[in-house]
Amino acid sequence: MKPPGDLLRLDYQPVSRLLRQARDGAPSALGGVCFFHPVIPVEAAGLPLLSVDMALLEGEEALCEVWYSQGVLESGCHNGIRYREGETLLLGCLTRNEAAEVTPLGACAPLQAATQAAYEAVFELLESRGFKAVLRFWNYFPGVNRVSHNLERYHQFNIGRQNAFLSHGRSVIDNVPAACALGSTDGGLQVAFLAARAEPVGIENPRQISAYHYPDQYGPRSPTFSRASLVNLGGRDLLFISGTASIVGHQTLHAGDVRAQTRECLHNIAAVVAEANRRTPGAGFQLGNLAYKVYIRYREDVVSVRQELIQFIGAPVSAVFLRADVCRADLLVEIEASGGHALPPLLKSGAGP
Ligand code: 3EB
Repeated sequence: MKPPGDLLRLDYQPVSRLLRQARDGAPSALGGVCFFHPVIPVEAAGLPLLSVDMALLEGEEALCEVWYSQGVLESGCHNGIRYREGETLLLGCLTRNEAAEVTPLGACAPLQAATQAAYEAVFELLESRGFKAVLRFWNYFPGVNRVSHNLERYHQFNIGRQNAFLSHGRSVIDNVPAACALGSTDGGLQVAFLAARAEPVGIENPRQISAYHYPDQYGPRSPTFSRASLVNLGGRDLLFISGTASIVGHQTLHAGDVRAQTRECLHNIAAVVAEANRRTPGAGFQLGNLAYKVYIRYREDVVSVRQELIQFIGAPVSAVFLRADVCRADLLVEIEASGGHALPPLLKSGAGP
C-alpha cells in the first residue's frame, strides 16, 4: 500500500487554530465541518465551513474537521453553496433554513422541499464545475426522529434526496455516494460533500441489505447511499465508509444495548473494509488505519462505546465522539470511517475518562 500522500488529508483543529491558519492563507485547506454545542458560527474567508450544533463528548469544547488537499485551490459560491476546488477534488457545503422554504399549502413537508432543493443545487454546481461524482455526503438536521406531516423527518429527508437524484438523471442504486444523516441539536439542514472528477465505486456490505433496497417499513423511499465509496485518485485508493449502525439484513439488532450495538457497527465496518479490499487488490485497508467519527445518542454512553472501539480495533485509534440523534429511534450509536488519506494524529486512547 502506498503511503498516504498530500492529495487528501484529514485533520481536526480547534477553532482558534483553524482561524489563525485561515488568516495566514491556509492555501491547502479545502474546508470542512465544525462541531460545537451551543453552536458558534465560524467564518473563515473563502473556506467552506459548516458550523453544526453537536456536542463533542471528550476533550475539546469545539473541533473542526478539516480536509486538506494540494496544488492550486480556488473558492467560490454558487446557489448558496460555498465550495473550494482543485484539480481533483471539490468540497462544498450549504445550510438551508426549512422554515423559509416556500411550499404550497398541503404540499410536501418543508424539510423534504429543503432537502430536494439542497441536493439539486449541489448537482447543478457539480455539473457546472465538471465534477461527476460525489464521494461522500454529510447530512445534519435537527429532529431526525420527530414526526410531522404524518412522516418521520428522516423519511421526509429521504424523499427529498431521492427526488433530487432522479430529477438530475442520477441513479438511485449501485454507485451512489457514501453518506451519513444525523440529528443535530439545532439549526437548519446542513450538507457538506466531497466530490471528484473521477468516478467512484459503491461498496456494499454482504451482512446488510443495501440501504437503497430497504423495504418500505423504513419509509416510503429508500435512502440513497452506498455503504462506502472507493475511488482511485492520483494512484491512491481512498475509502469513505458511510455511517454504520447495528443493522444486519435490514433490521436493528441489540435494541437497548449500546455495547453490543457498537460491536455490531464494527463488525459491519470490518465487512465493508474486507469488501473494499476484495474490490481493490493491493489497497490493503485496515481497521487500524482509518479515521473514525462516532455519533452517540446518549452522552453517558461514550465511555462504553470508546472501550468497545478500542477493544475491537486496538489502541491507539483516531476517533472523535459526538452527541447526535441516529436516524432510527432504536439505534444508540453510528460510526463512520475513512482511509487511504493522511490521518489526524492518533488521539489519546488509554484507559478512558
Ligand atoms: C443505516 O444503515 C443507518 O440516510 O444517508 C447510515 C448512513 C444511515 C447514511 C443516510 C443513514 C444514512 O440505515 C442510517
